[in-house]
Amino acid sequence: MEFLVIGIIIAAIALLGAAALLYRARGRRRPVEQPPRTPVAQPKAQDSPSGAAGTATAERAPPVAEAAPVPAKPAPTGTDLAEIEVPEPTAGRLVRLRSRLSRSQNALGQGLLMLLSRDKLDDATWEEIEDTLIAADLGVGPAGELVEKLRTRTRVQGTRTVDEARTLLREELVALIDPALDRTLKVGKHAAADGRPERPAVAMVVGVNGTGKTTTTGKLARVLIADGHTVVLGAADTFRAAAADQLQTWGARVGAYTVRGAEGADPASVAFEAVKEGQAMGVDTVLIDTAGRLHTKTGLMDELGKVKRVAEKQGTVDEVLLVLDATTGQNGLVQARVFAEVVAITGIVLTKLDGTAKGGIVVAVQQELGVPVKLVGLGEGPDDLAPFDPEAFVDALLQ
Ligand SMILES: Nc1nc2c(ncn2[C@@H]2O[C@H](COP(=O)(O)OP(=O)(O)OP(=O)(O)O)[C@@H](O)[C@H]2O)c(=O)[nH]1
Ligand SMILES: [Mg+2]
Repeated sequence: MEFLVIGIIIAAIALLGAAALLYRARGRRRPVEQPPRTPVAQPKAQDSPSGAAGTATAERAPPVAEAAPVPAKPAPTGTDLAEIEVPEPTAGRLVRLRSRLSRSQNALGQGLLMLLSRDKLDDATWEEIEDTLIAADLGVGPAGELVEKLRTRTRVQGTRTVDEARTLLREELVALIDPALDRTLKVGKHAAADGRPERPAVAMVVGVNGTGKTTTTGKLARVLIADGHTVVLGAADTFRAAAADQLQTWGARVGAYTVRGAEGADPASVAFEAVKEGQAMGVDTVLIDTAGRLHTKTGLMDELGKVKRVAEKQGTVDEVLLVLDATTGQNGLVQARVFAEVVAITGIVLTKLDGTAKGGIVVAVQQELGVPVKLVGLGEGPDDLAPFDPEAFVDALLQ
């Protein structure tokens, strides 16, 4: 009898202990989960060469696993897929986010419209118009150019209603931003050619500290996945482990695998590995996030050149996206010039246009680099990155 009582007590203690252990294990924070390294291919709604085309729809089926070309790697489990988000379609994003933009830009549009619809456009008014444009970060050259065009056209046209002034200004601003520039992102997979197997497109994201590179890389992965692409991320910011964690968190949300190195590892080797992994996984695009660097630090700028060169040993780098914080205005132009000398920039991403930025910076930076603005950041939300559309942008300025 005594033995039985002791046995029951021991069993009860063991049960309590097991329950406590289980409770503690559940309470522990889970590390950022990596999606599997096997290709998790989102079905292609339409094979768009660019994030700008806006091809995917909300009805798109959730991502499914495809036959793996790399058999050694594990297949995704049901739980992995259940947690993957389906990002918002990119079509019409700039129109949807228009109110964010106009918050700080309205003053520019409204001010110009008021001035332009005055009965008498004398020299003083034209000067005021030019000053307004310069104050909106358009740059002295483009502001003068625009004023000349407007002067010529108003001379012919005579007096204008506000609506006529709006049409005139809209046409000239759109022309200045240049709708003919190719803003498509070169992110489509390269077909097999000249004895080389098919390989992913590679895009690098560069810029000074805190402009929004990692956020943009994460949001861009979502843009591409929304448009039916598959993506691998490369965390080539190895200064801080937190930078790789930040990128990996973005990737994990949409099922994009992140290649990362140890803290302090050579960023060029991480970029190289990311492209290699992207190719092995058969994805469409490899997006490489780089560390923020001051354009005045020669050593860091040289390092950036090396990252690109080494990544190119594995495949061509198709896009080098320079991320500029639009709120820094004309200072951004100086950065742009130096970055363009080190790595050929193929597109500009203007972030934080939802803040106090002035819209004219779009024109100024394009003129400075001769490179189009391809994407704009309009908030901190995951889908607050929009393909840039000159007409929707000007409409937002003038609404
Ligand atoms: N309002 C607003 N905030 C943004 C936008 N893009 C990025 N941010 C914020 O800017 C801050 C810096 O973003 P990161 O992506 O970490 O910048 P980074 O360039 O990677 O920074 P470093 O790696 O340290 O050089 C974060 O708080 C972002 O949420 C945007 O379009 N609008
Ligand atoms: Mg970063």
